[in-house]
Amino acid sequence: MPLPTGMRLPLLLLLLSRGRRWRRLAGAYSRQPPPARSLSCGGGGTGPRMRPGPPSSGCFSASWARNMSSKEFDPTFPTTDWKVAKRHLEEIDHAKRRCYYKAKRFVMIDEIQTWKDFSVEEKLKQPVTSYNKDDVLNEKISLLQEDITKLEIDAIVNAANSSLMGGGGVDGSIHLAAGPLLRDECATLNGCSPGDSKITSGYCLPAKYVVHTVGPFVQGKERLPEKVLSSCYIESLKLADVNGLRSIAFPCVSTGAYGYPNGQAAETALKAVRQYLEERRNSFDRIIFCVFLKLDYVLYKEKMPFYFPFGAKPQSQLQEQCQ
Ligand code: AR6
Repeated sequence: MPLPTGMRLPLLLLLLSRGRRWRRLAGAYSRQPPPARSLSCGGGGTGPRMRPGPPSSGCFSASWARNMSSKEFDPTFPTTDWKVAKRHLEEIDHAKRRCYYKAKRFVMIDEIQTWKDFSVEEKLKQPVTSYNKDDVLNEKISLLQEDITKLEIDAIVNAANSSLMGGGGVDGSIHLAAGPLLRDECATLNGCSPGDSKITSGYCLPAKYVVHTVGPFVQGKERLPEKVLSSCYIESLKLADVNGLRSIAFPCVSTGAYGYPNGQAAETALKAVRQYLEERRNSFDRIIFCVFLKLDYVLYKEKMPFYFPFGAKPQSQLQEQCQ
């Protein structure tokens, strides 16, 4: 049936505009994948994503840019071999690694206050405790409320699941910030049991390594699996230590999706780290309790003085000890 004259023109225009859209779409699908980001700082058009940092970072030196090859070293490119990227990243220092950070800002270790300084600045009160004051330890630990993926340190700990293939929470954030090669390396590790730890490169994270630990899952009103949680901290420290790492940050393992009560988890974490440092006084320059939630920040601030006292023992305790 012939179309009424008034409808012919709108129909013609509709067909023409569809044709243009299809051609555009076809063009988009047939396009080649974008070239791998160049390894030189600022490659790929996104520019170096650095905080206004140390001015003489090696990233911008011409020789550094020349030494970089193409795809195989780009840790954000999925076809890059993770072993090649890992080796390359191990050979360079933090300043040079900054070229690869996905993070737009990062926190250097010198910017993180030690517990010794923090307790003074915050004018914290020393509660009664059975632990001794130890300034060597107090200069090794820190409490920080921060996104752990921003820390430019030797290792950050991931609260992973036993497949090690990524998930939500801090695990998801770490995988996102590290890029696809983290998953490739994790796939070779044969998973991880609760209470155990495995180590990988940090790839595009400001942290050089990721220590993946699997915390206990808490169900209902069962007795808390304190030993497993404690083991997460001890095993992660051991693993970082045998790999020669000097700084490490922990999130509050198991307190998110795995349901461990925050207060008890904080106590277990603090106790485990204190025990480790007492047994190996020369290990680590810094161990950071990197909390994300205000709730955990308040809890750690309240509980840390018991495990890492900064003040003199109250008179009453001295008397008790003498009797
Ligand atoms: N930086 C620091 N801490 C964080 C960050 C961050 N960017 N994001 C979250 N947290 P969760 P879990 C804190 O659930 O309980 C995953 O899906 C968060 O506030 O990440 O051990 C895994 O794949 C909380 O205090 O770990 C596992 O399946 C803490 O990290 C499962 O969750 C831990 O919360 C592991 O559960």
